[in-house]
Amino acid sequence: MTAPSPHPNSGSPRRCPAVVVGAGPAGLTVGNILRAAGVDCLVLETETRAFIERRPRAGVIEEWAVRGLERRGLARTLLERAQTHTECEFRFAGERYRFGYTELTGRHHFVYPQQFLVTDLVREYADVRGGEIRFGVRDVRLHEPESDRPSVSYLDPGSGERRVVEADFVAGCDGARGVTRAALVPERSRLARHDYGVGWLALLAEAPPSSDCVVFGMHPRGFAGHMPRSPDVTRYYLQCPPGDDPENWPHERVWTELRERLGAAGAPPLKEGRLIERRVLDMHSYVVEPMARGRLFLAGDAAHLTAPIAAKGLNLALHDAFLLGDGLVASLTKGDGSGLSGYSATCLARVWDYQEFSQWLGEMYHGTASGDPYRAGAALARLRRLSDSPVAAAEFAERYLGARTTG
Ligand code: RFL
Repeated sequence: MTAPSPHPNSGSPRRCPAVVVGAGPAGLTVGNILRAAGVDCLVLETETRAFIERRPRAGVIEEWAVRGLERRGLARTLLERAQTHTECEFRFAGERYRFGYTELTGRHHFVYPQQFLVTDLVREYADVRGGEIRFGVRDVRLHEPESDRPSVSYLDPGSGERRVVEADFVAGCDGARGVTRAALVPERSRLARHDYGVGWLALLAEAPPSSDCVVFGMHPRGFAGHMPRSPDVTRYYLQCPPGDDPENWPHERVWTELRERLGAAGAPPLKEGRLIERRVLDMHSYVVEPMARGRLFLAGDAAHLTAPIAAKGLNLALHDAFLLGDGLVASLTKGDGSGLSGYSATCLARVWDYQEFSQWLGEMYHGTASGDPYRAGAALARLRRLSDSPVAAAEFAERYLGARTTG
């Protein structure tokens, strides 16, 4: 749904070639690509700069995505500070199984907390490339995205007045809870949704990692995950009922459950620490098809959410942003609309590939605790195949790293 035009209580509209709604990884990457080509753009963000620079979320970035950032001059600090990971570990029935994916693919994962990437991208966009950004905006509305002159309006946080910006293009990069998706769904685009039927308690512990790699624990009490983030902070996950209250998970219960579900012969003990984030994610995914309408293009979580099972969401957001940024530059500077016309289909090919992988992996994680012996048996077969079959192992490694296609 879009807001009508004209806009009451607004001064005369200003013009800008591109308006980007949302300053997450997708929006900031699009903004940076536009600025590098000398294209003016305005980024609108509801939160403050301090807030987005501290919001912890993802941490695992695929190598092709980092190379894509590097090619666009956006990975200097990341390459200096990120860790590289070459293996992960599965734990099941008290046993440990190391999986060396770099050995199989020649590629690795980078581990770099999302808030560090956002900090780098804001600095580059606003402080280095001179990009315009408004923080703390309210009530963002989209007007006539199918016309030749779409516009975006918002309430200015200082004056409370509604400001209107006419644009050639609008990039909807406002995440899962944003407003731009409503301009497509349900009239113009289909929303495909999958519910995993489980919750994940997402935790951040002020504690060093307990292992040198990502660890996945498949346990009859539920899945547990260990994801190093930095030398002092580690992300953990515990499968829980959907809609569970984080208050049901006090410190002692969390660590007892993590020790139980991640326990295995010869595994180093967990390094405990204060829990600085405790939130329940109802595990679900969705995909909007197509991701564009008229002069509005969605990117990242605004267009598709991927439950964090396979650490894919940020990577998909970057993939969209590279294509959208390059497509907008080609259209605005050379009148070449080919990138934008193929944008949605090209993005969706990778989106669905990652969705399907996440679903496959989700069943391996959750089957054991499903209470259904058939699903538990099938989950174990999936896991065994990774150690028994070199072909299955190679395919898993390729998909885990997103290595089949390039960014
Ligand atoms: P974001 O990061 O949500 O940014 C959207 C921005 O838009 C703002 N906004 C608005 N601005 C203007 N007007 C409005 N009406 C607005 N509404 C919202 C928001 O404040 C925000 O600043 O979306 P983007 O850029 O598409 O990036 C997507 C990623 O953030 C997301 O996919 C990942 O965090 C998912 N994810 C992971 N992805 C990975 O690739 N690897 C991982 O290891 C990984 N771990 C995770 C994750 C997501 C998690 N949560 C919180 C669901 C771990 C967790 C716990």
